[in-house]
Amino acid sequence: MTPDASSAADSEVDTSKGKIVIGFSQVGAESDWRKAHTLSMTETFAGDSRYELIIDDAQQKQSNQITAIRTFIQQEVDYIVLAPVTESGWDTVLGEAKEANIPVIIVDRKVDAPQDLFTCWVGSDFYLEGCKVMEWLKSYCDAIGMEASDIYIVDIQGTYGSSAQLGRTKGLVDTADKYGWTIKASESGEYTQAKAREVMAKMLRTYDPINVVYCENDNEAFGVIEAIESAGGTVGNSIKYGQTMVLSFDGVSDQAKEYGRIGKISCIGECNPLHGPRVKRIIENIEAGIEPEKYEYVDEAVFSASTTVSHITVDHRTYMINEIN
Ligand code: GZL
Repeated sequence: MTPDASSAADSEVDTSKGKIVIGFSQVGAESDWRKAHTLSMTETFAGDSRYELIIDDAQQKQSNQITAIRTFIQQEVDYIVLAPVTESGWDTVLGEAKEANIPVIIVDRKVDAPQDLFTCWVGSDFYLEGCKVMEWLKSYCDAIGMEASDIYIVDIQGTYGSSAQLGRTKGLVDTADKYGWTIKASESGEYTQAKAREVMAKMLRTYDPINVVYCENDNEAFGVIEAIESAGGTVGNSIKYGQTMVLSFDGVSDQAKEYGRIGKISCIGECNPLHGPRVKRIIENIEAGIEPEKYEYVDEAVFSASTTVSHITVDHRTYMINEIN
C-alpha cells in the first residue's frame, strides 16, 4: 500500500493540513481487475498532496464494508468512496453517512438503495458487456455454420448479487433465449481462479457435451482452462472439432491478454478498472460547486484475436472487435 494510503482501522486522520480526506471501502483483492482498480485509486490520490486516501480491504464481506464506512464517519472524512460487494443491504449505513453530511461516491458495482443516499455512481454497463460477448459468439457460430442446437453453454458466475454477476448473467440468458442456445448449468466461481477450477471440474464430470464456457471474469477463465486441460480437453475456437470455447470479461492482466492473443480465451468483454481519475474529477467538480452526473457509464470494447468477426451490434449500436495488444 502506498505511503499516503492507509487502512481505515489504524489511521489517525489529520485534517489540520487542510487535506481532502477520502475513505475508500474496497471489495477486496479477489481478482486482477480488483487489484488494478485499487492501484488506479492509490496512484491517482497518493501522488497528490491535496488528498489523503484511506483504503479498507473488506475481503469480499459486506459486514466489513459497513464497519469501514462507520469508521470513516467517525473519522469525519470529507468523502466516502464505496465499491459495493453486492447491490443490497446499504440503506442503513448510507443513511448514517447522509446524516453526517458526507458525500458518498459509488464506484464499479451498483447499490440498490434510494438515490438520495448517494451522490453519484461511476462504472460499467455489465448487461451490455454480456450482450456484446454473446453477440460475438452468435456471429462466430454463424460464420462457421454452428447451429443453435449444437451449442451447449455453462456459466461460471461472479459473486452472487453483485451488479457484475447480475448484469453479465442476464446478458447471457437473454441472448441465449433469443438464439435458442442451451445453458446446461450455472454456478458461482466467486471471481476467483481456484473456485472456478473446482466448479468447472465438477461440471465436466456432470455434463457432456459442453462446448462454450462463459466465465464472468478472467481469473475464473484461468481456473476453467486449468480444469479442462487437466481433464484432457483443449480450449480454443474450433468448437466444431471438439475444442471448448472460453469467453471472459475484464481484459486487464498480462495473462488474460496472452490467453486472448493465442486463442485460449476466444473473446474478452472489456471491463475498465481505471476509476481513480474519474473519482478525482467528480470530487474536484463537487469542490468547485459542480453537481456530478448521477450515473456515469464507462465506454468499453470487445477483444478477440480471431478475425472471423469484425463487428457486432447491440441495441442498434455497432462495436468493432478489437485486436488484443
Ligand atoms: C467488475 C468488477 C468485477 C470484475 C471482477 O466491474 O466488479 O469484480 O469483473 C472483480 O474481476 O472481481
